[in-house]
Amino acid sequence: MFRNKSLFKCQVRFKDILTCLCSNAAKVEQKPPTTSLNFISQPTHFSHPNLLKSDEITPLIRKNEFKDRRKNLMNKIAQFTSQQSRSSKEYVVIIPSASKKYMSDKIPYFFRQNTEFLYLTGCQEPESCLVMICNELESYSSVLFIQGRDSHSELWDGPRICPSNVNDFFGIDQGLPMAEFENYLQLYLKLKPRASIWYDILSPIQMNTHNVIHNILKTGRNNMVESPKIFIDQQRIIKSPAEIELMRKTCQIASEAIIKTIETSRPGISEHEIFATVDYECRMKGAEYLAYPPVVAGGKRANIIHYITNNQIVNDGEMVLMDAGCEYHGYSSDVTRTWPIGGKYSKQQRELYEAVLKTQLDVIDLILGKHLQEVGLISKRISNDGLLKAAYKFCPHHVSHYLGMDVHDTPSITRNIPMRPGMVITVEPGVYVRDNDESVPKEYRGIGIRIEDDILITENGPEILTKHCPKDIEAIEKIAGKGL
Ligand SMILES: [Mn+2]
Repeated sequence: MFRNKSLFKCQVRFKDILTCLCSNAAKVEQKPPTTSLNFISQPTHFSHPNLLKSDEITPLIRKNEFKDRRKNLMNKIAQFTSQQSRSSKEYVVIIPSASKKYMSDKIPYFFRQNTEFLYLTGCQEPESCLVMICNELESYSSVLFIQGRDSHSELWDGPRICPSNVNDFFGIDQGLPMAEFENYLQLYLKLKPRASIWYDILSPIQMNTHNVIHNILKTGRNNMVESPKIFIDQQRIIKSPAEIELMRKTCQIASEAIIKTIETSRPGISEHEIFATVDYECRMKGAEYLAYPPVVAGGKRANIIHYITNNQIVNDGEMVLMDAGCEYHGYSSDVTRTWPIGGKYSKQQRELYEAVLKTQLDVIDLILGKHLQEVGLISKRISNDGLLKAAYKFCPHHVSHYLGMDVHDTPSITRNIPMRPGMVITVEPGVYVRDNDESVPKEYRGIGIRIEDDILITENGPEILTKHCPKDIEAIEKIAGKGL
């Protein structure tokens, strides 16, 4: 199974060193693996044929797609490097996995893989690291450093993949134990002293990797260190057909879960119970977990944008603003609905709701001001310039962000670029009237409303991925009245 593949065909000396490293790696695996690809630390086609086809590493995403992602990243960096007309075109890209985090002694938090690492490898192991190098012939090779087999740890945490299976399973050229990472990097930089290092040194993800890089750089090296983030984000912002399928599914699950949650809500219910319902429904429909701590805000608490305490009772006559989404095989949804707990919007709630809904449908945040002017929250004498300022007072957050593997996806990409097919964005205008705001009529005070949908940009216009979740007044009142 072990493939003693040379990484640098053009560098005889380095090849020899690496061959030596590889055979050391083989020695580290003292015991022959008791498990094969059938049982590793994450689902495979063999262990979970219900989830994965034979060439898929994660559901719907094939080995070749992961290979293309790595190749595209290397191409982008190569392109950038040659545009800069640098003396050395050699570089190494280092993408660490997430670490296990503990809430208290030996009690772990649920593990969530570092998104960039997952995007480029499909690997779910903690304390790992992807290293990709570009050699002089502009060909690339990749190494996945992983913890490797360890019978004691595996007794507690379950099977791990062994380095010799990395190529077969992930399609990455080579697997090595994480313990070899420092040696490997040191040897590489010895042989390529002017190579640039593409590693996000300002936002360390995993201390093992970070400390190794930090220590190597401390020894007086002057290699250029740059973050590959922008190039990964440029790729991630356009979703592939497989990713689009996953986005459709995560949005559908969240939509259906929210319908159920609205249906079962009633006056006197606690926000906590609403939270539990949406969490349960998402998981029951196949999501792994919620994509973020949901906002379940009854009454005036809806004016606290990041209200996640979710521990109050929702009384008759109040609305609930719930912002909840789930993660389905690594892809996130992000939906907000605001419904009347008693099944009917009051006159003022209905007016403001319609204003937000109209705005949401218009998709343009500037128009938010216009609709609020119609309701009378903003004086009709205010000019267009003043309108934007006034609108900001009632909606202080962005009305859109990119969505994908992360809830706030690809944040290094500006929001001022034209929409392109394959992008997924949220549209989420809101209106928040503080209960002590004496500049607006009393009946509107304390009302907070947001409506948020997830939208895929296609050649033929926008596709609303959360369309299964109703948002017009009649449809919402119908489902909100069901549990009464
Ligand atoms: Mn959002």
